[in-house]
Amino acid sequence: MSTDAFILSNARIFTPHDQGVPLRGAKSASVREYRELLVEEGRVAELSESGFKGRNIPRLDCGGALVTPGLVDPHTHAVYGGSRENELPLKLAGADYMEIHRAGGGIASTVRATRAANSESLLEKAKNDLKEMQRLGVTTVEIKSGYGLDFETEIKTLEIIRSLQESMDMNIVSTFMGAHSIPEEYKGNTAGYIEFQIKEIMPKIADMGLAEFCDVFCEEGVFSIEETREIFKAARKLGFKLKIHADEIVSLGGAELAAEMKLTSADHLMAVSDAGIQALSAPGAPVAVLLPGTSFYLRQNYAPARRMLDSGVAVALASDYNPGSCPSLNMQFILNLAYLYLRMRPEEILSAATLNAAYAVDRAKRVGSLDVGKDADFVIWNADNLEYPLYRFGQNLVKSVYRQGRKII
Ligand code: IZC
Ligand code: ZN
Repeated sequence: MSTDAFILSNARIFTPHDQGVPLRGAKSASVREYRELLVEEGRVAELSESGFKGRNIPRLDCGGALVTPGLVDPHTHAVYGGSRENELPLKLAGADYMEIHRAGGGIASTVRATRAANSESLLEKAKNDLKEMQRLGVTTVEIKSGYGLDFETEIKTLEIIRSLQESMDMNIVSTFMGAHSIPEEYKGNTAGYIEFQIKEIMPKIADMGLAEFCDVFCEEGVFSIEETREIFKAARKLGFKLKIHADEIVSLGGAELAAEMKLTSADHLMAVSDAGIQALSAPGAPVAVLLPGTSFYLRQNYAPARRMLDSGVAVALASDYNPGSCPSLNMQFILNLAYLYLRMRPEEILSAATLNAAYAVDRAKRVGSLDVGKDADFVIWNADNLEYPLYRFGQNLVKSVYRQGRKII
């Protein structure tokens, strides 16, 4: 943490404001603009719309540039072995995601590669990816396990996430996702795999404090609503907070389950039902984390973001970075997709990729907006207005990135 105070001056600082709960409906568009920001001891100390007058504090002149809170990516699968470019010809020949999955490709092929990889190589690869995320403006990121699916490799993955937390200048949130798929050795015995997770893996992870959240891939052919509920009940008893991959391909009712069980977030939602939208629009309902990079890459439909926003759902955006359905970690591209295909407004996009994303990983007390007292995590852009980075694409528009008042990029 930097103890030296400075004023970020001559800037166009756009930030949502934290009112203690995720932003819903019209509130998610109520972003404010400031000209100057005072950083003290790595925190936001004061904001000014017109500029601070006559203070003898060093100034960092932004030359009129756009400044936003550091981006928060609340859904990634960033620790994995191998890659899956071999699936593209199959996809282009007409195979869909679940066909490849059922044929033992997809997640199972990444599981084989992750089990075979040593910790050092997995750590090195994840580190390089996280550095690239930082260069693209991300200061907080969530990472899931789920390419181990056995005791040893799930622990190995979560220990790698812990090493990343200790070695990277980034705010990293750890999620256990043993329920990402049914491993080959449990094929035809989902109940046995669930029991193994609940009795053997989860208590150990809770004991070691290796994960804050537990996530389940609730999908036809993966984990059913009832199986998901069983895993969540056990996880909650062990102290995990909960997230769900819901209604990604088939409308199973994952959003409704998320609302009923008061999860922290419900993610994907490309196939969410009207009842699911309704359930997520209630005050206190989970944050809906939308992943348009996955729709793009699977060449599928996009989540009905406009209907969700207009119904009062709290919407966040994430990359879903993973080697199969979204091999991109570029949150800027996600923002482009949110503008063009989710039809979100620039202010809604900013709130979704910062404050609501911070709520989706339970980090809003410290990050996600430039409110007084929060960490001074911000991005200075090669842009002078909020629309510009949403309009350009395929190019990194970040000029510099600060974490807790320190320049990291
Ligand atoms: O490796 O295919 N959907 N999990 C659920 C994924 C996509 C990641 C993958
Ligand atoms: Zn995912």
